[in-house]
Amino acid sequence: MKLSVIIPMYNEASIIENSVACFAEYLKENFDDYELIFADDGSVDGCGDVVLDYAKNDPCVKLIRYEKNRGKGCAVRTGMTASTGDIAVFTDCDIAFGVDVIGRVVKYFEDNGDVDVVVGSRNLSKDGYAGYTKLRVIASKIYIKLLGVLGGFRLSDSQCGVKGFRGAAIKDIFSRCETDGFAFDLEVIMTASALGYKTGELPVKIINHRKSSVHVFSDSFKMLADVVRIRRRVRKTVKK
Ligand SMILES: Nc1nc2c(ncn2[C@@H]2O[C@H](COP(=O)(O)OP(=O)(O)OP(=O)(O)O)[C@@H](O)[C@H]2O)c(=O)[nH]1
Ligand SMILES: [Mg+2]
Repeated sequence: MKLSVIIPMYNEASIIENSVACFAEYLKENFDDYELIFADDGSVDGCGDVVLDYAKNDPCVKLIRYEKNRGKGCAVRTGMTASTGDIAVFTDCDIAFGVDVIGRVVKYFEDNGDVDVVVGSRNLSKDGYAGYTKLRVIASKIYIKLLGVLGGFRLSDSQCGVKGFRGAAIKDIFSRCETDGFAFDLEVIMTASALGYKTGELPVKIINHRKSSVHVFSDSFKMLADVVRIRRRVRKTVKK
């Protein structure tokens, strides 16, 4: 089994040195065959060069970069499309969910042969939201329910930054996706389910906090419009 780990990255110079070493060492210790792909989403702070430096001594570490900042969705899609693993997992550059979560996703696939997509959920673990502000927790929970209703899927946390895919399903799913922003999670889930792929949920919790870049209200409203637009498009692009 070959594992691909994809890290979307935008202007992460302040943390990248630590992050690349943490991910690379964890993978080296736990897997025989893997690649660690950083998808640089048009960063202008030089974080991509730090990855390139590290890659000089570790051929399993790779960098994909493009000039213009397009959004996390574009970075994940680019990394996923370039990956060659039998299983591919993406997670955030700040290691928000820890490194062990990668092994847990792989184990989930191994234990559940019928599952094609694994979605992390902060709502399945008791302390999944520990450290979030009260406002953020309530907003997040109501919001995720609403997204599910509008998008027509049953998941306890569509927005979580950890997701895994069987390599065989990646092209099928991501070639149909085009959302560059944070609503890409929805597009991926809805496309996968329209194609008939089975999704499993894995409890995760945030263990590493940093100042949030999400604007709770303005971003949420934008995404509600996105989910309706995506639903319409998924229905059109996935012929049953
Ligand atoms: N903010 C942001 N992050 C990006 C972008 N492209 C890629 N990323 C990466 O996406 C991951 C998640 O970014 P965060 O800013 O932590 O967003 P989040 O985890 O959804 O939300 P909070 O951490 O709760 O603010 C990180 O690895 C970023 O480097 C982008 O255009 N904007
Ligand atoms: Mg984050």
